[in-house]
Amino acid sequence: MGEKSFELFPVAASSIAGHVDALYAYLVLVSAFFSLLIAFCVVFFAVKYRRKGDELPKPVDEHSIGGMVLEIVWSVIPLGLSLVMFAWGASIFFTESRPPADSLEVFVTGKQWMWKIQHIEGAREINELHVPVNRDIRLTLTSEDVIHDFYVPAFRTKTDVLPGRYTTEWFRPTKIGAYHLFCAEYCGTKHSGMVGTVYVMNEADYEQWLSKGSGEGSMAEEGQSLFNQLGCGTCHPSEINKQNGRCPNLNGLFGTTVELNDGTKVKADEAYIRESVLYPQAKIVAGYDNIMPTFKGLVTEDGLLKLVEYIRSLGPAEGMPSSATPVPTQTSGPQPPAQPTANSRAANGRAGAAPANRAAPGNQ
Ligand code: HEC
Ligand SMILES: [Cu+2]
Repeated sequence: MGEKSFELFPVAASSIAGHVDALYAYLVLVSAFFSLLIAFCVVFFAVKYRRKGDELPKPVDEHSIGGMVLEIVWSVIPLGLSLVMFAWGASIFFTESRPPADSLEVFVTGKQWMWKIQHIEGAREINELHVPVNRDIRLTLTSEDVIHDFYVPAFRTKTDVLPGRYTTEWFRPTKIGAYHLFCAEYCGTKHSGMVGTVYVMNEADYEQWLSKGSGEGSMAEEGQSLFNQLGCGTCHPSEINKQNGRCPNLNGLFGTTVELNDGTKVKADEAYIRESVLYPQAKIVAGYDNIMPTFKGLVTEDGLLKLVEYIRSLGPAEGMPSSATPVPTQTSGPQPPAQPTANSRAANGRAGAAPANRAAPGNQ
């Protein structure tokens, strides 16, 4: 596709593209219509009502109802036309900002000047993104340095990629092919070289492609080894029901609502986990002390995404895609029948005053 000759418009290769194009066409048509109408009226009236000889203008009839009708008409019609733009635009915007629940998860880290991409099953790529056709794909994006912007014109999607934050973008590719990927935010000298290709493949080719990259473990597995490497397991008990009076159990945490020591509540999502690792003092879980050290500088953005994936794999949460293969937790002793739910977790996992059967190091 890159070698193709001049194209006025990029191909429309995602489920949303047609909607964006239709709205765009409406904007262009409305603007063109009024531009031409106004230009025509300027010329026409200038000629028609030009001053002839020493003719004097007729006095204006202040009580004429015609002027009022005209003013109402030319206010109400443009108002209606622009409200259509607003409502239509808002509806597309909402669709674009709400990833469907069972989307395939892909993680993107922007960095001067490349895109690093990780698939949940473990495959990794740079400046290339392979996805299956007709599947909803949800990207979680972050940056290691400055602001970038992940832009795939053929999908009509564009999202800022910010340092210190997770943003999301989703699309459903509808056509097999290779499409340009650009960074759409000036990010330094080689910004223009921060480009790549999105390959949309059929399901079978995609599976085959995935299996080729499976030399390494899944993101959750790599997250687990990172978890052990960094010593998280020396504090956080790994067994589902095990209590450690000083540190919360992370099993079943993801997607639940966490109560903090100042009485506020926060959803345990990707951003919360990331913040807990980098700035543990920012939000303290109710019933626990601020003894967790910061891991800022010890773990990269890629590593953080893996830790998040690992913690997500420890507990399924409603509304969140559980596409990650859960990593089996090694247990000694009897296993409770099921993963704790949000409530049972609150009951048995985080009561705070649990007996101090501290998880021993190497417990993971
Ligand atoms: C010195 C012990 C210690 C270590 C090491 C430690 N933590 Fe923590 N962690 C805590 C304590 C105590 C809390 C609860 C207080 C707070 O919120 O800071 C906590 C809270 C958390 C939370 C929020 C939990 C919740 O229930 O809301 C997450 C997530 C977390 N830690 C992840 C990690 C990860 C990942 C690592 C390794 C990179 C790690 N921790 C290392 C002690 C530790
Ligand atoms: Cu960039």
